[in-house]
Amino acid sequence: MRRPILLDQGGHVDDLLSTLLLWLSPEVELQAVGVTNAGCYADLAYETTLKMATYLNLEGPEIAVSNEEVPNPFPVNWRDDSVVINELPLFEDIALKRRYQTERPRRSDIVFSDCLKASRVPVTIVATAPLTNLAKVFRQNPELEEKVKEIYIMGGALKVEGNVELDETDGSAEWNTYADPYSFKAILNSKIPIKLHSLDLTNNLPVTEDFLKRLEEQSVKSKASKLASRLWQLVSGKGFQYYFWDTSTAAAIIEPSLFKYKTVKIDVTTDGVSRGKVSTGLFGHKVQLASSVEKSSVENLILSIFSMV
Ligand SMILES: [Ca+2]
Repeated sequence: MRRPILLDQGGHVDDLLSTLLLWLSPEVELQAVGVTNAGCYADLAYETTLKMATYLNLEGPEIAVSNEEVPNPFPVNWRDDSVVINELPLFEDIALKRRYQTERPRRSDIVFSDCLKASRVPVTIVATAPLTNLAKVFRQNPELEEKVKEIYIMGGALKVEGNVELDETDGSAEWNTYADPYSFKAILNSKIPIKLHSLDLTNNLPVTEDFLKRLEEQSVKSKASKLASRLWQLVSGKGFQYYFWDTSTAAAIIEPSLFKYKTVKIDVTTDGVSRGKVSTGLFGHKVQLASSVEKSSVENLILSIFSMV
């Protein structure tokens, strides 16, 4: 049986492509996708998610959205990328097609709760965005924690620098944990087993020109590869290094054997200049921290999944 998956994603290129990887993978059954106000405007990223599905003639998960703002929002210039992404020239192909999901979207936390309530087997959750909406699910329905097999979280920076570079912070936090440290803490406090994919791992996984070249080569025969190639091109080679942050986390769900984990105890700082900082400590909460992976195996998995459509 395919493993049931719920995904809450943050609407940027990396999130959209992770959505696609989980959707296309024969190993898992993506049951629902939530779009969260992270490095995007959720309404626009929701539209983009539908456009991707329409473009590729996909069927499957319910797409949900949450318009709630996170406590510490992402920079406006990243969120503005939503406009460009949503107007990708390649989407002109779908003008005459019936769009994926024509009715108004339901709220993410409601859809996730419904899926968990209905599932007869434990469900795996993936978060490539701040945990605002997922924390809400378990705050309102704590009994649903037992329906979760585990949660994979892309977030945190333990032994490496963070990536939040704002004047009012000290640079120790990663964006997803910074954006909503309270919800991250709430999930840490829950009974749900956690697999954490932090910058400590993803710093070793840059999206390289060589990888993009291979993707472009296979896009002659593959629409998903073409879409992925166009999306990554939007964010690559602008003096900003893009990484397989969310996409490698998706790869870990699809092919768990590629990754090694170690048990660590962690906590998160919720306030002050270090808010969002994740640190290890004796009195922390036990999580499985993704500690190593062969970069080429992640790249090959991503290329092979995109090549299927
Ligand atoms: Ca993300």
